[in-house]
Amino acid sequence: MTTDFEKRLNLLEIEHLQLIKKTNKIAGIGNGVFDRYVNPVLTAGHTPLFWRYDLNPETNPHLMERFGINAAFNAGAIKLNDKYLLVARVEGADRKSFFAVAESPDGISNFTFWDKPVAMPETAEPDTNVYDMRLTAHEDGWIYGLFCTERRDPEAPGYDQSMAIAACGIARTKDLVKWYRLPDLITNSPQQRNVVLHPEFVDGKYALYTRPQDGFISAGTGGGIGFGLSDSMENARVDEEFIIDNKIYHTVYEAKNGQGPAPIKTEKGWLHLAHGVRNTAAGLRYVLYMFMTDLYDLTKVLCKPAGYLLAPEGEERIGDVSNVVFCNGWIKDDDGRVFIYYASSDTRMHVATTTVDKLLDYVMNTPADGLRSAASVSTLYELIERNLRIRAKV
Ligand code: M1P
Repeated sequence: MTTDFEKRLNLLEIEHLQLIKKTNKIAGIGNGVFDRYVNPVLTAGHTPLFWRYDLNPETNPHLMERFGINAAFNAGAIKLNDKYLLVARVEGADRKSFFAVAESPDGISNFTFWDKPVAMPETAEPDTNVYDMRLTAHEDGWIYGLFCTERRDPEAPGYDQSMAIAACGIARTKDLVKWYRLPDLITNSPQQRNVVLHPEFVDGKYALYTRPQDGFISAGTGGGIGFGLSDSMENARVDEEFIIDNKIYHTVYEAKNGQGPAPIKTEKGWLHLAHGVRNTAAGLRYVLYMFMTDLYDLTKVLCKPAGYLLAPEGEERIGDVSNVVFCNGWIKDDDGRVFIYYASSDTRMHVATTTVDKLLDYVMNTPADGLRSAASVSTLYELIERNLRIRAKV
């Protein structure tokens, strides 16, 4: 006779398998720049049942969850041995995040978590929380994972249990299984988040994109996407941060911004994907935007389309931190396809696909922000008039 435990386990396994086996397909006609997909690629429900349940009927007769998983989001991405891999920020019901690798054969469907999450070594100063890893396959031969390590602010008074210090944690690996932890990045900024390693040496040094900030949430007098050099990654230290893309009044990145994944090299320049944040009556709104820097002078922005590339839509708008899209992982395939892995509302992961050619067209031919309403109208007039002339000829 089948026990209740077995029946319940069977139902859970069917549900989990259905989720993992679901194939994904393009959603709608899109905007020509990228395609969205119908289903998220990774959710809390994708985590293996054996992470969440004690599967022994003796010790868990009701087959209840023993380790709740709240979300799977903000994933770094890399293609390794023909597999599309995401290093997701998995957040437990206890609010602690950890890293876990999920792989897919085609980059858009069937993402499956590896059996065990990453056992990230700690430094002498243990991390309270780790999240948002950016992966860089560096020309030195290592794959680096730069992430945010958060600890309680030692200056915080006893009554304040939310004051924190964010810093850049660094680890490296060859296979995403065994990780070697290195000392945290040292900069002159009191807090750091969204630090990303450039894939190539610059003048024989490691180049890093930073995000100097005064406060834990607000960038304060800091902010902007910074750029700096470090002699080594074993003791990474950036003494001077040069802001290459700043916050600007009345734009989608007026409150703060941050580099997304490591930039993609193209024949025209380095393609950057970043997040921009503005404040609204409903709270912070996070969108993704792009710019391109010079191939030889990495601090020189060559072009930057106005506004956002991708903003939260539909169910993406709702989650633990609503109205947020965030990207710290993308993959450029050998055939020029680009997989943009973005999280929505600090809850789940999605993919958007495009190509290097389309992204170059987008960054080079989308008008820049004129920073005034009248400038926007004038840009629009130019387009309308050109189109009306074409229409008149037809
Ligand atoms: O909640 C939205 C995001 O907020 C922070 O990002 P940033 O400092 O760049 O604005 C991070 O905590 C990030 O993980 C989170 O998705």
